[in-house]
Amino acid sequence: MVNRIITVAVYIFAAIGVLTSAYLIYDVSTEANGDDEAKSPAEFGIRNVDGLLMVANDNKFNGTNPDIRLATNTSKGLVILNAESDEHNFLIDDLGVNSGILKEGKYFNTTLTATKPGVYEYYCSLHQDDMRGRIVVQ
Ligand SMILES: [Cu+2]
Repeated sequence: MVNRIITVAVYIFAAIGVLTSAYLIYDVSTEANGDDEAKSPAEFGIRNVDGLLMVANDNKFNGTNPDIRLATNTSKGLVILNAESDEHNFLIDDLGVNSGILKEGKYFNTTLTATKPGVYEYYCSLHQDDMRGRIVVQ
């Protein structure tokens, strides 16, 4: 009986091991396809940004769609770069910002100014589920 339990336990551990290694192999192979190998902004000719640089890549802005922080009535420069082959745009409806369609390597230069504190939204209208974030004005 004890032997039987040990045998079953060994099989379970073996199965977990096989599944784990299969997962790892899958993970490595998807990485190796290189879809998310981002070019650096410098490769698109962007070296100095007076303000904030947001890079559209892998259907995200700067990887995590970070909050953009602004102080009321204080301007902040913003450059949106599309670093991948998918087209993107960048909109902030409340601040009247619209980059238009950006093809790979194209960038959009603007200055953000908000006169009222609050939380506004930025997004790409082509990938609204994945590419959206907040502008926090204090
Ligand atoms: Cu997009």
